Amino acid sequence: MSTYVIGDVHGCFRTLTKLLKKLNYSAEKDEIIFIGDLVNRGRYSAEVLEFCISHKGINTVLGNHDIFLLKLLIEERKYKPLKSILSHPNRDQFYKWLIDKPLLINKNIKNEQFLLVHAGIPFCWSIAQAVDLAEKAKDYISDNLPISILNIWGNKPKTWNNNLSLEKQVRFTINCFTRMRFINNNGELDLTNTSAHATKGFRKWFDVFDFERENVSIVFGHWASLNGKTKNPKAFALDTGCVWGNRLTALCLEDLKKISVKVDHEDL
Ligand SMILES: [Mn+2]
Repeated sequence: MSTYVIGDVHGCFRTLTKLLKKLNYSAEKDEIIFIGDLVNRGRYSAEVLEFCISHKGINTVLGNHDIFLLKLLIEERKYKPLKSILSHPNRDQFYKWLIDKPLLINKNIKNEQFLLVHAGIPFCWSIAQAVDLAEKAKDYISDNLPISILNIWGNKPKTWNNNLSLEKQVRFTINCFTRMRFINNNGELDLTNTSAHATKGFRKWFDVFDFERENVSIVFGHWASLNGKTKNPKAFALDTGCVWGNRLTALCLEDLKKISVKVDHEDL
């Protein structure tokens, strides 16, 4: 039995199939957790969701593109790259499966704690607080549907403080878990820079997170320009830019080996 965490698929279903074959994936024995951004940009978003729904033992944390899809489904908007889902006869089923998914998954494997999130966890929160806020944000969303999905959109507030209103706390929390790359010493997020190089005053979130104090490893996706490299043995970056013509990567939590395949260009 293996637990595989798989990086950003972005609708690349043929590449996913190729990766599962390489993993010798068995739906009976293995567990798969996607790191979010299952959909958008690639050609086969609907097939990816159909696969997730029809196999047991499959879970995902929500990524920014998954939340964007939920927003489109609620607004009943048209959007060409996600047309295969938006005009699908099972669109309600896709919505129900996705809306239920967490922002953070906590896995204990062989006495090691792994936190799985799409983008990251800011240094200003303890792990206990991050776990708590992920649940609080999800509760806020489910208690206020469908309007909550529209309310969580936006780049502000830029920094955390305990006195923020619930709605602002949730928006900041979701931005950290699903969009963060760079953060400064004051805990302010730079949500515009998608490169691997910080602008003045900012640093990569995992370079300032205290992994030793929290005694935890963090597995994340979202940041294709890192190409899987963090130089930190406790920070596992899994977005290796499949939808940009590079590779799709899985991490086996039992032995910490990475397995990857080259994109199938039919997906793009
Ligand atoms: Mn993303």
